[in-house]
Amino acid sequence: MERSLVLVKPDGVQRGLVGEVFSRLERRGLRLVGAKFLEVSKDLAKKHYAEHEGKPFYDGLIKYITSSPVMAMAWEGPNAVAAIRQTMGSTRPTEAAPGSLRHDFGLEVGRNLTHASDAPETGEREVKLWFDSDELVEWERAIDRWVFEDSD
Ligand code: D4T
Repeated sequence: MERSLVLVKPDGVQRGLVGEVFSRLERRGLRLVGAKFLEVSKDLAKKHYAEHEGKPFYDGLIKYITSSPVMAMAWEGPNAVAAIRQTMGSTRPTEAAPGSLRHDFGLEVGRNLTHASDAPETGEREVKLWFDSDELVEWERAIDRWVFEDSD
């Protein structure tokens, strides 16, 4: 079972897309394990985007993610990382597949609405960075066996 961090970034929150993101991931069959609404500190933003430090878009990225509240979520499921990235669409909205969230709601890479972890190991690391262990809920859904092939 993989885990992924998902952020509805400031533009997604301001545009009223929090429910849309929850809804698409729920419909996909993924299981929510944590959620919180917060203003991102500069410290957290720098840790989250450490790999991009020094890149031309880094300062804008930090400014953007700390500019207004975000909705942070942790989701899990088999192949959760690939499934969620597909639901979000490519980083650049004009390259995102039709029907994906960034295709349907986005235009520019610097306002691409959401973040999702890019690999299972990244998912584990990012969920730990954004959530304390007591903020994550381990639970079983009644429908799990109808969505997850190996739910036992
Ligand atoms: P996030 O991390 O926001 O889900 O995006 P991705 O995982 O899809 O893409 P990324 O790490 O390559 O980029 C992180 C973040 O930087 C912004 N960005 C990226 C930008 O403003 N200009 C750029 O040229 C690139 C490559 C968008 C997402």
